[in-house]
Amino acid sequence: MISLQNQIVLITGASSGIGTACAKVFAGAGAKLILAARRLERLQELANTLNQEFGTATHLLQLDVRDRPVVESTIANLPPEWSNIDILINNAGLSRGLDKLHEGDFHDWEEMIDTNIKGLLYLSRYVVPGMVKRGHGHIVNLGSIAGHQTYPGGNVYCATKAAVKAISEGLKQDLLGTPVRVTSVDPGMVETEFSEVRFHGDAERAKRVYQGVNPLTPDDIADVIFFCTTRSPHVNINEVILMPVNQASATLVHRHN
Ligand code: NDP
Ligand code: 8X3
Repeated sequence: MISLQNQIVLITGASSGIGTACAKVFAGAGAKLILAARRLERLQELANTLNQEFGTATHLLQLDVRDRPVVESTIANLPPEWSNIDILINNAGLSRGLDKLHEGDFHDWEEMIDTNIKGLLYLSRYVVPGMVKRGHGHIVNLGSIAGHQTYPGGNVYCATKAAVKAISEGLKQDLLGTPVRVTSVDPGMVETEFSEVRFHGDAERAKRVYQGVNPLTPDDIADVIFFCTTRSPHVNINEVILMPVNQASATLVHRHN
């Protein structure tokens, strides 16, 4: 296992769910964290907690990953002590709606494509060259079971996660000959704000998604990401698919009362 002490880890979507859980796990291992999301006040709260609990050094970025010029200037203008990013966790992402494709909402589609595909590409494009130059780095992309299997109403969200799968595979191929590692972590059902965002704030509907399932927790995913990023430098874990015991595929779920 390699040490994460003083490694610089950039986590997008650190203001909630899996991103916040990753921040806690990496902070506990002595990493220095660049935390990015649109909701700065949440990042500030998280940074305070991590500082009190672990003495973690943090650098906060109020960032919309869809805004390419801003992503470019933010990465280019990182203070020198924060610019040598060792691990990039491309976690920011969302689903919107469960409409049939022929009834779909254009705004929802564009938000998912711009965030899950283009945002992830922008971060990778601006961060990975430094990793290649320094001969050290690891990119972890949050894919999904939805990138492997399409479910009714999942159409565009599933397409974005299938794109993430292809991008992770492509990046791995393009980095061949460098020591930079690429991992895709592809969960099934994880209880976060994900479904509330999908259903545009309908908390009751969101809660029903996880009822009786004993879903994965954000900590379960952070634990796997931590494992992948702490293997010996010659080991690349390409892809991890994980789901609750009560889930067997994107659509096959066992619910108890
Ligand atoms: P949450 O809704 O809890 O968190 C999503 C995070 O993404 C938030 O921190 C949000 O921050 C950030 N985000 C969304 N849009 C943008 C944007 N334009 N710019 C910057 N940050 C953004 O969901 P999860 O933690 O569940 O989701 C994290 C990742 O895991 C996503 O990529 C999701 O697709 C994936 N995933 C989730 C699963 C699940 O069942 N929950 C299963 C499989 C994969 P803010 O709003 O402050 O910008
Ligand atoms: C999130 C999991 O199955 O709701 O990516 O699409 S699912």
